Amino acid sequence: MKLKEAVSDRTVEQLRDDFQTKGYCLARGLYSETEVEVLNKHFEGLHADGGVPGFYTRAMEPDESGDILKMYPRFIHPHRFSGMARDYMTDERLRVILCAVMEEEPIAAQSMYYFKPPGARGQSLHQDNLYLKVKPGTCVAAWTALDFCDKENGGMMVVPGTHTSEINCIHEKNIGSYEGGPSIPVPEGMRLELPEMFPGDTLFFNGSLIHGSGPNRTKDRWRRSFICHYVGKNCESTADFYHPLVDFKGKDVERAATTDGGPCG
Ligand SMILES: O=C(O)CCC(=O)C(=O)O
Repeated sequence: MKLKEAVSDRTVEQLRDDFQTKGYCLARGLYSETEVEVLNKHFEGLHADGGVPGFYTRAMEPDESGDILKMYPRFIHPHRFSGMARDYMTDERLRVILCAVMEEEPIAAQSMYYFKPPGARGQSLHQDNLYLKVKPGTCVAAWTALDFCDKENGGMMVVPGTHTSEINCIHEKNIGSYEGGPSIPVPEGMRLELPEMFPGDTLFFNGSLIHGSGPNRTKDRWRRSFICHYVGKNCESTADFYHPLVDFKGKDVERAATTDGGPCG
């Protein structure tokens, strides 16, 4: 299927209904092919330059561990040094859907860019609000595919319906280590889903939804993605790692910061 054929005519109300029922919704074709290409080129350039001092450190050569992610780590908080990342994070199309699913004005907490090259490991099953510690309520992720994503290259997996479950603390001791630790078990009677995604599709999901991704088992297909996390305007506190928050006008926003969370994803 080509990108055009994958573009959904799902209304914002239908997306909101999906989100409320399943804990996630999939907005197809939110970004154009050109926008996806521009974003990928931007991050490829930052990577090729050897890193961004103070923000993005990468190994220049493979080491004997064979972990390709040492050469291609994810960018964390690129909106703090890249105007383009900040613009994508505060894009109006995201805001419209976030307002519908959150039922309040969103504020951005985090941006990330993943290369996930062939051979990269995946991310164990987890819930984002263990890390963001948003109170009251939870966070919402907007996960945009920048390549075609399926099981082979480690596409996103979700467990529909788990958005109403408690936060499982299995990963508590891994907070801050950038390693996911063991996977949260899929609750009895529920199952993992892996929605195939096209470049420019965005998956919105609740901070309690169990999700993760498998390894990229392909030889030649990358699985790049741009991921942002949001809190609601009425949020009172969130983990200090996410401060300052940023509103959709691009202005820094203050909320109480707690010391119990850490980097997510
Ligand atoms: O992109 C992935 O493989 C995992 C991302 C993730 O878990 C997250 O954004 O919370």
